[in-house]
Amino acid sequence: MKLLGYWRSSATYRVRIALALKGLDYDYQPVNLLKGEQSGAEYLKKNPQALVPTLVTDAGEEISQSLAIIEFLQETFPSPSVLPKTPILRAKARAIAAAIACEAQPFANLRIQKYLTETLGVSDEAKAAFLNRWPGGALNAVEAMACETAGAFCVGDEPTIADAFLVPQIFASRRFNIDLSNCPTLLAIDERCQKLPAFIKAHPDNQPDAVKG
Ligand SMILES: N[C@@H](CCC(=O)N[C@@H](CS)C(=O)NCC(=O)O)C(=O)O
Repeated sequence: MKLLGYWRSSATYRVRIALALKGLDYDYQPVNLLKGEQSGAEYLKKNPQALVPTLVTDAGEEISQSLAIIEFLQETFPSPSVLPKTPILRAKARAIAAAIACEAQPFANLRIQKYLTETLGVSDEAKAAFLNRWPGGALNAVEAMACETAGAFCVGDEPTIADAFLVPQIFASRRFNIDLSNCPTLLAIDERCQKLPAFIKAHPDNQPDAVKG
């Protein structure tokens, strides 16, 4: 398999975590978002949304959207599982993943940030308030969701798809100086995840295209 992504992309980071939790090998092909490579003609053929990540399967199929990619990996390589054992807990884990993917991450996306600054002329102060209100607010809701389901991880005592979405969102939140002081459960889970080899392997700083400093 081949993963097309970017070291600091939280959506790519989610897929790297799932691949690492499952112990799957893959080739990694960087797509430099700052150089606009996601909008290049070759990449658009693979991912018409001009977003990373894209997974290319061994059969040459291209899959976009991190949630779809991880569900594909789960169905194709069920063990070890990144889903909890019961239908209700699977639904809760997917709900946390979806809350992050749909209600938090999109607001901080590069193209949204560029549009706010370059087209609408929004100030840095207003952008900071926007990020705290929307991705930050969504994480506060995820904190309440996790309080109901967490053991050592977001849902129970094993890492699941929910943690694969949470950890990259915490990483991005820190990057954007989003206030996480109301999220003690999520921060404790993040700290626990950071000690696991799969999460260490998937961390942005450990990718070949990472820019240091
Ligand atoms: N819902 C998509 C989100 C993908 C996404 O937003 N990717 C970002 C990086 S995290 C991206 O490619 N941004 C490029 C841009 O904004 O131009 C997924 O889960 O895969």
